[in-house]
Amino acid sequence: MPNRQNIATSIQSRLNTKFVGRQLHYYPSLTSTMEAAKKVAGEEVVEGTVVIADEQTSGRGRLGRAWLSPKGSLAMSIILKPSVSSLPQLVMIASLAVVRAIRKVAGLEAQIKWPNDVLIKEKKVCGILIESEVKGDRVNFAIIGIGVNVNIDPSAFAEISPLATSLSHELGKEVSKAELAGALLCELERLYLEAQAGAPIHREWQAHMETLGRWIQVRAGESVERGKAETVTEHGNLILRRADGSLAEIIVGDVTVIKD
Ligand code: BTX
Repeated sequence: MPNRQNIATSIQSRLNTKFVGRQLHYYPSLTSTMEAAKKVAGEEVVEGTVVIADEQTSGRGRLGRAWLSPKGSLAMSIILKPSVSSLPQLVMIASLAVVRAIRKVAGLEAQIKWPNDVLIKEKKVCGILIESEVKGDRVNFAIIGIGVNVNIDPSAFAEISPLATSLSHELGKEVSKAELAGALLCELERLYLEAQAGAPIHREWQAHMETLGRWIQVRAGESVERGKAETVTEHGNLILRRADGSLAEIIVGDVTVIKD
């Protein structure tokens, strides 16, 4: 069984952050770090509090989907208190922080699939889920959930093996979870503060977006749009050019590539 104190200490010793990760709740196993974070966030909580688990027994994806988080993967939730206007930036901040941390710790180049997947060689290495509680024009809290396949063998999990990869699978050796978590939290705080100061972080996000330039289909519930992904807006929305030349601005949806 992992030693709670040592892992939390090991992550925190790598932090040069002002507030992100200063309060860190580490668990060997949880149903979902989102649930645990939500409980904490409902009380008086310091911004930047992090909940990390070594495995999740009921990890959540978007729209009621499941997220597989066996031991060896990194599952964490970060509690923030942004303004309502900066809520849309959280997905950009989180995915860019993951790309930067993977580059720094594993030396691998990852790409972003709009809006919230991080891929290596077209396979999903990380998923991001953002949940918030908003009352009027006040955000009570926002929780960024990040799941990274660090040291798992994707072929051992039939339900994800065709679509997923992991850092250890790509590198051929294990990666320190504490080092990755530490780097991720540092990058996340840096980007969060930069975005609040008005930095155009969507530009770096766009530069890593593998979706752009491809013919795609975006499905959101019953609605389906098809077209060529042209660019993203500063709020993270996707601009699609339909076959008839008209433009569509997409706020949410699942992307499937039709052709490159
Ligand atoms: P998503 O809905 O975009 O992706 C979920 C889909 O991804 C699943 O339906 C499945 O096909 C695939 N999938 C499931 N597990 C994995 C995996 N380990 N690797 C690759 N593909 C997978 C993405 O949702 C958002 C995931 C957020 C996960 C974090 S972990 C910490 C926090 N706690 C929690 O319960 N969720 C978040």
